[in-house]
Amino acid sequence: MYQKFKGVIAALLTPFRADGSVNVDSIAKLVEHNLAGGVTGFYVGGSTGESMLMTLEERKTVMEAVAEVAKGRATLIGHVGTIHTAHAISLAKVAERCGYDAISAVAPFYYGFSYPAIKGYYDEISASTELPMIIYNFPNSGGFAFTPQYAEEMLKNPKIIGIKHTSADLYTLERFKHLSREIVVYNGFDEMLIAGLTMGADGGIGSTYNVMPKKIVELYNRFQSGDLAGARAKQTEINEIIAVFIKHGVFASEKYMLDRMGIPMGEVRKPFLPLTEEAKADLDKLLPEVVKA
Ligand code: MN9
Repeated sequence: MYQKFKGVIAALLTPFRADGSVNVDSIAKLVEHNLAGGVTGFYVGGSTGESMLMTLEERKTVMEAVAEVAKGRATLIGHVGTIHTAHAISLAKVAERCGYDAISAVAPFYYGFSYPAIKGYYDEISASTELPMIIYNFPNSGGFAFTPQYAEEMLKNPKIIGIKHTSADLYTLERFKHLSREIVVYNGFDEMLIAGLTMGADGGIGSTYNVMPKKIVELYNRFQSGDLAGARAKQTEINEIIAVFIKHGVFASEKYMLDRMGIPMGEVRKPFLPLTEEAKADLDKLLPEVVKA
């Protein structure tokens, strides 16, 4: 079930121009780069896309731009989450109008909302379109952690078809795969993709995929063909790179790498800090390894 949702889904970065505006030309280039690398879908406007630092209009622009180049060639999941329900609904409607395959939302954050409030938020967004909904479980983002019990409750809404699990708690990931109804479960931390797949994930959604799609696809394919040793070796190769990204700032590092590959990505948005010159020098050294399939 849910065949088109399985596999390797890039959490798309958002390219900005020097004046800070969304760089729509680079979105097209970035989509092509990912497709050429073998990714099968895009998760648009999530954490990686710096969506919480963008206006609603900008988020819509990105969603539309991705659909324009990728529709019919990739599975499209539009992240519509924000703590303002009406804003999330307006984004969900854009996703539906643009032909997205699903919407997704992080749980509303900051006020420490109760589980019933959070369930209401999802149900209301999901009722606003015909699209299926994928829960974005990201406990580090400000609080709420879906447990298997909460997830089971959420499944009473038939439009909820999956969970993106951005957490190192892979026991919970495994439990999500064994609720009363089958759902798609995604591994959210790229540095443990093999572990997530081993515990039952149907695929992964990640930011580092933008930079090294071929390596991620190779890990995924090795795992699917039963080559566990090969997949683990690939994970280690990938993690040598991710460790440097984490040290210097993940999104800033990824954007810099893509800049160096000829896709202008611009800076990360404040309050994220730009890369230091030392960080750039470190990343320059890594470039030959990153571009190698
Ligand atoms: O969507 C991303 N999650 C966040 C997934 O950025 C919160 C991951 O791809 C991480 O960026 C990556 C590095 O920690 O695993």
